[in-house]
Amino acid sequence: MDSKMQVFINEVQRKNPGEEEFLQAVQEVVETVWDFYRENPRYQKAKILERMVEPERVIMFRVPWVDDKGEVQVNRGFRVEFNSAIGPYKGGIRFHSSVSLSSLKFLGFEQTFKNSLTSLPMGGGKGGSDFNPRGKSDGEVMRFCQAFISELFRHIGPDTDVPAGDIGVGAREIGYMFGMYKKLRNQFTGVFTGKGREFGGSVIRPEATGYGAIYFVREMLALKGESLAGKTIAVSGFGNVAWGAVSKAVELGAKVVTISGPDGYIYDPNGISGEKIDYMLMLRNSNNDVVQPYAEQFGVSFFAGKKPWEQKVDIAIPCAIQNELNETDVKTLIKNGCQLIAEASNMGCTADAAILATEKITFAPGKAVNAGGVAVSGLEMSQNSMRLSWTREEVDEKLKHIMINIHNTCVKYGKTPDGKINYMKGANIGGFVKVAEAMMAQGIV
Ligand code: 2IT
Repeated sequence: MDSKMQVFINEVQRKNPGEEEFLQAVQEVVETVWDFYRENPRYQKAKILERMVEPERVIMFRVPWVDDKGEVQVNRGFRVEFNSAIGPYKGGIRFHSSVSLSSLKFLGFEQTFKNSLTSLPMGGGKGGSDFNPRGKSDGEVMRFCQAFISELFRHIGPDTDVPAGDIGVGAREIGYMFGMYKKLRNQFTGVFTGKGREFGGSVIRPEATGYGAIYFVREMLALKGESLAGKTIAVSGFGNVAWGAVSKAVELGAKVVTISGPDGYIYDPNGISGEKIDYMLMLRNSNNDVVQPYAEQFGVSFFAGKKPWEQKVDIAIPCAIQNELNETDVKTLIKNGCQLIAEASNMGCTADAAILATEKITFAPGKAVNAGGVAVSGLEMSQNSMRLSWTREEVDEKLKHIMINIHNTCVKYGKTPDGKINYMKGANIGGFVKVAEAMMAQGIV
């Protein structure tokens, strides 16, 4: 490893002690853009990379609320406003027990590069809370969202910071947060994306992350002269991203044989399609965070406490959460003939897993694969600004075009001498260049 790079990484470690996920995300980007950075002394002089790894602002706040039993609960809320060089801060809000400053800093950092890759004018940010929605009543969720926004509202706005959903935050939560924001500000603006269709939401936004991931995988396969038709796919998770990915993969002729939850995974050898995809939606809405009922409903196997990566598949698409696929999983997948791993979750693979998959098979990182979600959020912002709504066909066409573009960027910057594509390098450099140029143009701010 380049000694200057090691010094740089050591310094980031020193400044962010114990923030494992954030350090993992930074290290991956720094390692892949370092040569490019060294070749551009003007970036070094302006300390572009040193500035990029420091969030512009971190907001951390108390979220007190009252549960159905009348007891006071206290959660912690965050918004990490990472980088606004190319547009207002943009990124989701996550409600999950694993949420911490480290996880949101990693997500905000990744989001900056991802949003840059979409080619739309959006900076990077991420927020959330350690609030766990599992088992909470609708009233509790509403009161929590209102308490969360009663602080966050003063920091966000349609030209400042535009949140959206993420794990644990869907249309219901966005509706409650939007409602509270509107009441406090007395303004009806496009301050959130992922809104309901009735009040400014875009068509395709719920499906966008999963659809976009499959459009991206289609491009990866096309480059090898292959298609999705007849491919067997393992998907993890059963939420919004997994649902969109399964729907589009099936439509394009692939067979998805697994979905998973915190309780384990189900293996459906005939493939998840038709009413089974609708059932996924029901499962998610049940608020129980388990997939076992699928096995009972459709008479298939359930593997308690296991992950789907032990099954024989052609393609693996993690769609649940960070670091859900490790080096051992990659070895098992390869042994069973898997050719391609595409992260639909953010940093779905551990660092070792991503490196091994890049070396041995084909691997694409979340910031490229899952950018379709935030891309359609960007399209929702455009529609809100114009005060009109595009049709399903128009949005889908734009989404396809954006995913093809991101793939082209990865190919442009990630092509290796032996003709293979290093998608990790391609995505990181491709995302980096636009942000770096915008920061250069705006001076030392
Ligand atoms: O990780 C992501 O890109 C998202 N959760 C979507 C963010 C957005 O603003 O739509």
